[in-house]
Amino acid sequence: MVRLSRATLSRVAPAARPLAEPRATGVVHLGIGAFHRAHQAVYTERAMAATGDDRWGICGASQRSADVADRLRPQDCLYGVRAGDEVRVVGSVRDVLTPCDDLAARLAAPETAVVTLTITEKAYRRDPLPGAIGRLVAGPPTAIGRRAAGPPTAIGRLVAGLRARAAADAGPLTVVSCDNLPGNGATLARLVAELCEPPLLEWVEENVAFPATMVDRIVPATTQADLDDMAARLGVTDLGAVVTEPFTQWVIEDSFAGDRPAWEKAGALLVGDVRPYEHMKLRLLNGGHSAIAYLSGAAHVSEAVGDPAFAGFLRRLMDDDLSPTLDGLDGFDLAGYKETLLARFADPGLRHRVAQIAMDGSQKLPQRLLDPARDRLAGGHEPRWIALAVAGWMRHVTTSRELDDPLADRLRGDGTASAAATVSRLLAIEEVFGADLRESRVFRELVTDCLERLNADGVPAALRALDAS
Ligand code: CS2
Repeated sequence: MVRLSRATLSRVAPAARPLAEPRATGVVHLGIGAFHRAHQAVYTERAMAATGDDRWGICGASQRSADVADRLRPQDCLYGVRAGDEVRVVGSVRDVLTPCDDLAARLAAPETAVVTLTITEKAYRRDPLPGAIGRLVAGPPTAIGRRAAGPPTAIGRLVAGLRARAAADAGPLTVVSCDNLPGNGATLARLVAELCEPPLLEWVEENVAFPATMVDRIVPATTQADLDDMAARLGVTDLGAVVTEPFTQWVIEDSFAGDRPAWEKAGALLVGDVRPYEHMKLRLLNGGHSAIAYLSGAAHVSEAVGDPAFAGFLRRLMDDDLSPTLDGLDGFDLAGYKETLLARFADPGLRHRVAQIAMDGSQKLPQRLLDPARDRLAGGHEPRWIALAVAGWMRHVTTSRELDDPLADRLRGDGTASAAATVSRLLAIEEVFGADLRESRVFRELVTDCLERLNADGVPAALRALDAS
């Protein structure tokens, strides 16, 4: 079968062809994985189609490997997105850079007005070692598994690009973090500022905006079966295909330094304050996901929520412990949101592996489950469902044979320690729990209790016991 490209597009059904053909590259994206291709790239293409403003082609960049470039470049950067039964080739990506290509030159080009990022939570981590955000630094015994004097990090590369842009006097830039972090825009702005020396720092303050965003679309890692299915649907081979769900959401703080795609014409919500949406999504969706990842024992999310007892637990987690921590959502149908969420999790068409969600838990737990636990504790409540999920994570990190987490060396246990000892050891990791949760007697007891039950009786019995208590 021939490969998807501009030359072979005529073989694709007209309804599945791209909506737009950009004539310039106004957007640079760092971290061009499946999520970006199914989310921001789709919004950007729709915005171009809705307005006829075709300046917003995307130049994607990968941080670690040339894999996406190798897949997309031979296809003129075209790829298919399947959402439910709907399939369409997306045409907004114009180029993909490998880690060896000159990203700084792209960021310094006057036609670039917007940079978006999906570099994952761990890329924003403030390493205890000086300079670690700018460069990948020493491996063990510093325990973050990176090489000494390695290549720059994503944020280091962004700063190099800002330096080049300032030197070229190429105009203002908006840098949009699309990672699942609280206050992602402000966090990124702070990390960038830490790497900027004074003249550059002033230029950044005057010329660069870092709006906050909430992004949402479930995008499982593409499998060979997905590629085969896409080829059958399109009639051409597509090695860049992604499979996702029909649902999609993007809320963006309306704070830009200059020109931008009309994303609101593609369904994005531009608002003054993203925080209420961000908390709702990070806590209910991502918090729910992490609870599934560490407790369900299922291979896929849909199987986990197919178990009525487990679905019941998710409802209690959301209703009792997570929803009460949300505010600023007056008039918003939160009950409907939660129902939709459970239906999205149950989607049998999405083969979403829980192992994909389980990775990097140390970077995900704080915003998903620990911040809401803090809120509940501060109000004098006992977040027992959250405590169960946290105990599930503790059991996961101490018993998994292959732990995928930047703090893996510090998390792993020998599996023989008592629940109380394990909880003490892990609560002492301040990057994850802060000093406050370590010191909270209520939290420690709740988690210890849950871990004891999980170890002794397993998940179903622990759920029943919590339900009865
Ligand atoms: C998931 C997210 O892998 C994970 O940790 O919770 O990727 C989730 O699917 C997205 O945030 C959905 O918008």
